[in-house]
Amino acid sequence: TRIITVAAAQLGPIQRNEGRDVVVARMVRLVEKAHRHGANVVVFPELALTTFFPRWYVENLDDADDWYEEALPSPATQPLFDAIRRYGMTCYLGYAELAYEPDETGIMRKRRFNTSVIIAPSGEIVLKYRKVHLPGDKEFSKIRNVQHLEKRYFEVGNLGFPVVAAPVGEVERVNMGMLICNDRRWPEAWRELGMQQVELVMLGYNTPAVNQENRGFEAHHLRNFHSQLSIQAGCYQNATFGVGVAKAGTEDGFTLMGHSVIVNPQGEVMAMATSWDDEVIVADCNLAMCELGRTTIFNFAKHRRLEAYTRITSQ
Ligand code: CDT
Repeated sequence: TRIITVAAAQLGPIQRNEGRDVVVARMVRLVEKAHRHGANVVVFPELALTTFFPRWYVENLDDADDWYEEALPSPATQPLFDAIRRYGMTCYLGYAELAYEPDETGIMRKRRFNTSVIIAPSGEIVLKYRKVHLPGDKEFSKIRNVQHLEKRYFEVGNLGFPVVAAPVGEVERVNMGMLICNDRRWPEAWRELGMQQVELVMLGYNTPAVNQENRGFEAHHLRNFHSQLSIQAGCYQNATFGVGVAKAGTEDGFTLMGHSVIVNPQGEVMAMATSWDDEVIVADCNLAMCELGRTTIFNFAKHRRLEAYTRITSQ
């Protein structure tokens, strides 16, 4: 059998002045809880180690280095890596990455990405992804009550949409890929993973509970509907399991939505969080279920029509 037990470890709010030690201790408790539920995989949110800091404007990015990780593990995050190893789990972790690497012109510089990694049960990082679809603005917006400055804090991810085949629990090879928050709304991102026979897409999010720009057309309850609609469609159209995990609740007065979900390749919600706080949900995922879509209605080799899709990559 190819059954793995997957846990979504939703995090409640992290306040601006809360340190990594508090957050990491909460995450370790969630790993322990996931283990008690028999989980082989634990998925954390986007930017799981800090408050959702892109809501705060800073003039000089060098003043914001505290929000980023230069190395993983670090002394502060080591307890999380220890817990993962102790329980033999595979883990998705979202964080802000500070890297020293050459830019497109070959010049070494300090670079910042909205990043996620897959950590193997050994504690080794087996895959890294850097967020491609960065929402919001680069400059302070006078028309917004709440800033969303991801374009200021991060560069567009430069690693494409990689997939890794790695052991999970008793299953020898599971094709795993990652998305980060806003990516889940883009079918092209899911298809990039689907093209690599992905079986488990892990994604974390920080989604404000209210759209600042709704212009009267987006009722509040549609925020969660759109999130789940995107994840369910992505899973169904690419014959994969998906785990969408929120950082939720009210951070320094600004509320993020919760309702993390685990979705199967039929697009059905298998488990859903009901709080906007720390919460673990679990589902047994039979990876054999990915075969049906992949060999019939979404048999890409047989049915895709590349010649008709030219606008997608040329505009
Ligand atoms: N973190 C993130 O990508 N959040 C976005 C909100 C966009 S509102 C400017 C999301 O798509 O959920």
